Amino acid sequence: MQQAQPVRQGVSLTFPKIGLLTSEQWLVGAHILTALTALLIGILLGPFQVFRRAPLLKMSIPIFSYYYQALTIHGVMNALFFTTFFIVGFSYFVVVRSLKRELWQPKLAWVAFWSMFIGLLLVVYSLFTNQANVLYTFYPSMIAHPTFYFGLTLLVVGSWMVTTNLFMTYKLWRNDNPSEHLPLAVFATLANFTLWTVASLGVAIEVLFMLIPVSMGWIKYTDPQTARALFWFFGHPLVYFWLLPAYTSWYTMLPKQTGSTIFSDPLARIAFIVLMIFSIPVGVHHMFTDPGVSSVMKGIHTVFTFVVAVPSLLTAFNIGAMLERAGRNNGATGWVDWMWKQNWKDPIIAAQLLGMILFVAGGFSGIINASLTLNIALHNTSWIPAHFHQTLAGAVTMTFMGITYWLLPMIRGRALLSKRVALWQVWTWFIGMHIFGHSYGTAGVLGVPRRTDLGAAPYINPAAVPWLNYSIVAGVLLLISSLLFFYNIFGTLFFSKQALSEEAPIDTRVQSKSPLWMERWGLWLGITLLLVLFAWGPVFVETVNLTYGFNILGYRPEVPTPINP
Ligand code: HEM
Ligand SMILES: [Cu+2]
Repeated sequence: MQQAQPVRQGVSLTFPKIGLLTSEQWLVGAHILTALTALLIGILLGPFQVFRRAPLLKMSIPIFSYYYQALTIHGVMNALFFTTFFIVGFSYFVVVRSLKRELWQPKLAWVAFWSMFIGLLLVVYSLFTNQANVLYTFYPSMIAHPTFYFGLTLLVVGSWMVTTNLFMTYKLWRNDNPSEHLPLAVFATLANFTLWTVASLGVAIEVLFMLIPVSMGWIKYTDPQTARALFWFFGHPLVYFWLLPAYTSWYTMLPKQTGSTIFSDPLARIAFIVLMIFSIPVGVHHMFTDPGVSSVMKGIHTVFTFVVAVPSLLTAFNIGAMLERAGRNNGATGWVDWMWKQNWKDPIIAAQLLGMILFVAGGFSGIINASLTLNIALHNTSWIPAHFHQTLAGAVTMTFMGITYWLLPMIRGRALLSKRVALWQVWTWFIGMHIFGHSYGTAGVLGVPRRTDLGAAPYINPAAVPWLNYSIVAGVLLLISSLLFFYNIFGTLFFSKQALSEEAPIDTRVQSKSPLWMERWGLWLGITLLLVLFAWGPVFVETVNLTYGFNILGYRPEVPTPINP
């Protein structure tokens, strides 16, 4: 008699040539739509911040009378919620599609989603009721309502469940396919969630042991210096957590979209490994002006910062070579004409290429920031938002917009409402962000501060005034671009009638020859932890002072009096 086969988890899947499986549609759809909703709330405030800070307008921001409430909503919704939901949804899609199997625990994926979603609701509540004006870095001694911190905790806890689910899915796949090459996109995703999970331990300690207790009134005092160190333990790798999915799209999807092939798969994996290992031990470069950290530790983190520039330069070379092939396939014969012989009419491709161009500018200004001496001149000026809008709102967000232009139609089961509008959108965004970077960057060099309600400032360096006024052009273009983006989103969801025609840009013919030792996650994790100990251990020894530290009262920024006097 034949024995009944035990039911195995992680059944292998076959996908329709066009469109999604129902399970994908719900899970990926829930994450992407939540991400876009967070973006909708956050993005529209950006242009109004520009208008408020320009001496010509000094316009008050609609709905919000308190500038820092709007600024916190902008930073938190865009940088923390839009990115995390988008990345999780995209990563599920990438892993399930590339490994052609179900997630280890689809139910856990939903538990994680609801944890993150309730987190979002709590944070939205605290923000909109004017009780969490602590900016997206939530530095104490500014203290928010507890719901803000509980919401962030649920976001992080949910993301840890995602890491578990992704790694277990990979492990089951590896057991069934011991000698096959892991698709690069999955490799990058696992590297990303490894670095995220290690990094988020810092912010978890800060929130659980320092901020929630003060906010709840359980303890009176806090220590801004230690909190900042814990935040930047997390805060710098966070930017790589945003960037790696964009790299995943450039390395593994853009070749298919442009009809090219990847230039070097092993080089790409090396870039991801270096990013994973070195992104945490560099966070002190955000604390160059902090008195409590020694210049030796600042120096060590500077050196590591320059090390993490290397994988981005490798990426520039690798992706450049891939694009050159694409251009040559389109008939380019000269030295540089392959650059314009790309399919610039396709908004999905254009969004990514234009994002890359902004990233070149953002990368250079990043190298400038990493230099201790220059950083002292630029710290807390509008140069910094100029820099990270080229990287985060440029490379990352433009790539995510490009991904949205193929993924959202798949989720909805209808074609994108208008490719032409999408093309206008990516160009207005590109030009707008370019002008934003130029005007805010120059104003920063001229001493204009960031995170300041300039509309209420009694004095601004007259030399900077024309630059701040010029930034209005950026604000207008970016407002138009945001409206065009959401026109297409709502149009595709509710009004598009055309049938879906494009396939998912997942390369199913994995041709990697990368050695299998590259997948030694335990080894990479071990090296990461060692480096972290070496680079952060002394910083914490310097900053944590139980005798004289922890003596600052928390206060609410909107009513600047101590909360537990
Ligand atoms: C419509 C396009 C956008 C415009 C015009 C814009 C404008 C601005 C301005 C003027 C500031 C600085 C305000 C100040 O320092 O007082 C700012 C801050 C910021 N923006 Fe944007 N932004 C846009 C889109 C984005 C996007 C897409 C993201 C991220 C995905 C983003 C993330 C941030 C963050 C994290 C901050 C810092 C908040 C803080 O200092 O706490 N922005 N933005
Ligand atoms: Cu950094």
